[in-house]
Amino acid sequence: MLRKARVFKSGKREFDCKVLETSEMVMATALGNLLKGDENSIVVGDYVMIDEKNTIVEVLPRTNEMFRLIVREQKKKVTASNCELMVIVSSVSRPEYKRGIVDRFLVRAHQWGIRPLMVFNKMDEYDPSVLDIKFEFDRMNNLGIECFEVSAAIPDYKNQYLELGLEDLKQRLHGKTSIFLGQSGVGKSKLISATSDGKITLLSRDVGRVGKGKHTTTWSEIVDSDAMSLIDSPGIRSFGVEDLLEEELITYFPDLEEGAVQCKFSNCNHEEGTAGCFFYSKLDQNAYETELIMSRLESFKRMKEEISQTPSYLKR
Ligand SMILES: Nc1nc2c(ncn2[C@@H]2O[C@H](COP(=O)(O)OP(=O)(O)O)[C@@H](O)[C@H]2O)c(=O)[nH]1
Ligand SMILES: [Mg+2]
Ligand SMILES: [Zn+2]
Repeated sequence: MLRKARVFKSGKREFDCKVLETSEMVMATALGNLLKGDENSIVVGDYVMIDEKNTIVEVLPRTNEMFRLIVREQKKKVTASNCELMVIVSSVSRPEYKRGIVDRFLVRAHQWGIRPLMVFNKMDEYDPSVLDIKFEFDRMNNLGIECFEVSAAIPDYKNQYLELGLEDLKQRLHGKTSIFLGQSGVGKSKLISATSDGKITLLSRDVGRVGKGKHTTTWSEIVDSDAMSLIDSPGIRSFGVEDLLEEELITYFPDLEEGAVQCKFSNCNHEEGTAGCFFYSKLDQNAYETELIMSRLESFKRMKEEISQTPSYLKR
């Protein structure tokens, strides 16, 4: 009798798996041929079939993968799979809201095939003279991304600028597997606790922290409550984009791609004064919509610059 289970934590040869039907946690091993030569063959989040001896005999097809390309080794490193939502957490007070970082996570969401959600946290400290939340909302809304206005510190905070608040966020997360990403200090740990009604606490380790190299020894795992599941993995935290190819970057900006193909030169750098640049010659520079688009273009150009600084011989 085979049972369907999910990998909650993976070691080299042993895997903590949760049997779906009974919720029982078991320690499973894997048939040798499943592991042969490929470290990506069983990862956290995978659905597997296990036999009565708790041996994994099959890995079921993945709906998506979270991965990076290890530029130097020219290979793909998968850290987790089957994740439905990316919760991008930002702070409207301290640390200050960083549009560029949000756009970086959106690129990853696109690349990995995960639906992103945007959370504006620390709204109890919101100062309209410091941040225009309506503008930030509009640029997300343009991309079809749902935005939530919350205060993780004050769970009964009532949203007043945006339509969706903490209760709506809880509903979205219900029954789904999510990852929480954001700069250190934006309130991820607190928000995870607030959305799970205190059932999930990750206070000892920092989810989504970005300090380079700091968490490289930490494992990937799933934490769950009866309401939601969470994947925490060091492999998803960095917001560097140096492993992307320069020419594929635009495909992760569907809102810019349509315009970019209309530039006179295919290698247009989209700078003011460049002959025939769609963004500067076809858009009304005084229009609000243009301002939204230009803020996205700015993020794009920054990332492109970063990618171009990684020598191409190190890539695929
Ligand atoms: N005022 C306020 N402080 C918050 C809120 N959410 C988190 N904090 C505080 O911000 C700091 C960082 O929160 P934490 O959850 O550890 O952030 P993380 O690094 O993203 O996990 C802590 O001191 C929290 O108490 C909030 O909604 N409002
Ligand atoms: Mg934390
Ligand atoms: Zn252009």
